[in-house]
Amino acid sequence: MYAQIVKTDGTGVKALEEMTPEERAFQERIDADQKIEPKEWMPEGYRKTLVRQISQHAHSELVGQLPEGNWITRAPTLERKAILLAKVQDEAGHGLYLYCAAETLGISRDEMFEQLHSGKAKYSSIFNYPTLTWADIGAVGWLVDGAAIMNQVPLQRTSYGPYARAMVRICKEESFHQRQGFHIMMKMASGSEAQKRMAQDALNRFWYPSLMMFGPSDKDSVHSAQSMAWKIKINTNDELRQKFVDQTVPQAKYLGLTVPDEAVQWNEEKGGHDFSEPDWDEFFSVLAGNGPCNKERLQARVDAWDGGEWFRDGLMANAAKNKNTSEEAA
Ligand code: BYC
Repeated sequence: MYAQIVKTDGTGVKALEEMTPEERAFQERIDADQKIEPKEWMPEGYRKTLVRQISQHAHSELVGQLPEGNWITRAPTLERKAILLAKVQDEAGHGLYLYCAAETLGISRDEMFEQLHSGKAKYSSIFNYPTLTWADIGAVGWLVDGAAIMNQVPLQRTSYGPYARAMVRICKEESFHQRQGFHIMMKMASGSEAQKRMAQDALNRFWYPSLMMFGPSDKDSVHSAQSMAWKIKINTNDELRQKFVDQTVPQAKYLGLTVPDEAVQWNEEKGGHDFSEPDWDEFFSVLAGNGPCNKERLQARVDAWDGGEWFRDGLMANAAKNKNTSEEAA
């Protein structure tokens, strides 16, 4: 059905009959659910869309370490600290698989970092919100990782092989992350009155930002139609947002917490929950750099890059020395 609207140059909509034989053959492979591999021919728009999405996804994993890293030294028990440390390390690993997948499309890691540090490349809006209490770490695992899984499980079937394969392992780890977050929420919600209040407050603050993770509503999504035609995306933003609400509302009930939206109720006719849209002005403002933590997050990444320069230089010098030595020996 999408083959009718495939853009091949990223600038316009091309009908199937307007495609070159190469483009048409490519689309037929996509339609037949064949994976596209790095060295194979692909339309330039397909390559660019993947580089944009995969690199932004990778950046989200790295920036996503910051709000949780903030609580490693303050985790309430040694066990919680070890779990959180492992989770934050996993996020670094996800970033690395994703940067590797993007590199197979002909962009270097340095270029991707440059795009992040200059503000050209985005990362997920959610990480521009602060983690104020320990309950926020529960809410991040439960809601943010929950939303990430909802988005990423279908991406295991995305058409680009290296991206799809990276997703398989990432999804396994994200499920553990989501469970640990829910477990923190269970403890808090069944604890003292003060702990319950913290859990409710964390849900209140993270609910709408989590809904925003799925991207703008379908009518405002710039890339969805083309990305779905190429099976880079498998679902629309609104479809996944609906699934997330349907999964999460019963979980909140189980915790004895209230989703901060009076419009939330089961709609028998549509077979899903009704719910209020997030404040899209806030979403676009966060994307434009005006969220509560945008400047701090980006600065932390720039500082990490600058602070690691001596180490990268050392590695390069050592690699050059080893190369010279092995050439002399040969
Ligand atoms: N935040 O046309 P649309 C995680 C941008 S974190 C910021 O619908 P698309 C985790 C979008 O990039 C989750 N920007 O775009 C890590 C586009 O701008 P550009 C990360 C957003 O790409 C640590 C514009 O808005 N997951 O896993 O078709 C701890 C128009 O949007 C957002 C991924 O990245 C946003 N929320 O759909 C815990 C998954 N939404 O690029 C968890 C892979 C939209 O033209 N990515 N924008 O300047 C995707 O599935 C898609 O890229 C999106 C957006 C659904 C996010």
